[in-house]
Amino acid sequence: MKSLIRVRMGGRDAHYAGGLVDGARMLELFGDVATELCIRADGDEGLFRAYDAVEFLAPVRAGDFIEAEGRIVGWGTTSLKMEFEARKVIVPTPARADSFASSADVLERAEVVCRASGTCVVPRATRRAAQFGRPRPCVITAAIVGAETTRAQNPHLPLSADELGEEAASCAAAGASVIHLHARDDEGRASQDTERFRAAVRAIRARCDVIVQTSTGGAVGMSVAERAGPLALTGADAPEMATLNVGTINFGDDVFMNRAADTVEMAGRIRAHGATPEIEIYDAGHVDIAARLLADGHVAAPLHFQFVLGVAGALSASARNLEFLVERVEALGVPFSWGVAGVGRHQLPMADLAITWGGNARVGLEDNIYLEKGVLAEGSAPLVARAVELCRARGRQVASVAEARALLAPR
Ligand code: KMH
Ligand code: ZN
Repeated sequence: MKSLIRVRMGGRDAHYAGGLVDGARMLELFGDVATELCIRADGDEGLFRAYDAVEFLAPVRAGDFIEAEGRIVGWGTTSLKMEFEARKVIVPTPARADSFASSADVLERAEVVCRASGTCVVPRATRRAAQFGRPRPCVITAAIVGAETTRAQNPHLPLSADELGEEAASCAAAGASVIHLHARDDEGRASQDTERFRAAVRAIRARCDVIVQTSTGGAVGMSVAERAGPLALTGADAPEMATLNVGTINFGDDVFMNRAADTVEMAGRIRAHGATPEIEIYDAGHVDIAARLLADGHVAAPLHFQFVLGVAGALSASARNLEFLVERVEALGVPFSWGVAGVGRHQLPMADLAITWGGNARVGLEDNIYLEKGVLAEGSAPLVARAVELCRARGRQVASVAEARALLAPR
């Protein structure tokens, strides 16, 4: 959740010699930003309790345009941790031969003039409904195997149905409520065979209660019919969710093909099956494709998006890209939820951003084999545990399986 205001410093703000503005004016702007954040989160203006850090980084003068931005970065029961940044975006042009008294320049790069962090409190007595604008519990998805990761890369990769069942149970115990599932054949190659999935789903459900989300992406080069293998599972073996890949991307040296007609067909198969689709977004234009699928009735709200960021050949994993995608899906104007799956070293930083910003997080060996730099993850469960720690640090509740079902896969 963020708030941004932009104001011009006027003559009345210039407190010191040379038209310099008192640094306290930046804190006044942060106060307004914080107030908006409290209102958005809890429906009340709240109170600023304390700053824990303030840095003044550049002078501000009368005539400067300052934008002040704040974000909630921690969700306490009554407290909200916030971070702020004030930036100079327009300055009066210095007197030059080519300038007039009223000339001003838009800075090519906004200059950060102040950073701060602090805590606001919305007292219990004035806090509106517990949920109000606060994020729902965070759904943690464990992508435990994928189609590409090998045992040579990480010896803890589960391959057989029993191994997948054990791994899913460990991830569920660690806090995952969704298992994103691929299957492998006896040689460890990606397989979308219905019976392989049946065995894996049974092995998982015999050990734990989780939402099973089967892949319909499979591996590059597979046909639509082949990729739809897990959708032939019915009754007690049926997956509650299935992925829906909507756009073609370069995928390392390969091409992950998702032709328009194939996507429409897969969306229809998922609908006919009764599973909830999770729309996989690897690139910015994929949101536009999803909008068209929605308009044409191939998918229906509430939509659930997974932003898979950092695939070699598609959109990179950065805070700006994630923010852009969230804003794009918000602009669709329908109820939605979103999660992020950062690839490789981006996995945990992206999970942290999603947790902070109210989204959901996907971790696991499908996308990332390391727990930290140079340290292989001993399965996906330690990565789930890390995501749970991040939730604790940010004050986000971790969704139970029942909560995740209500949020993502209502039947
Ligand atoms: N293995 C990738 C080519 C999905 O599961 O839906 C596609 C993939 C997406 O993993
Ligand atoms: Zn997958």
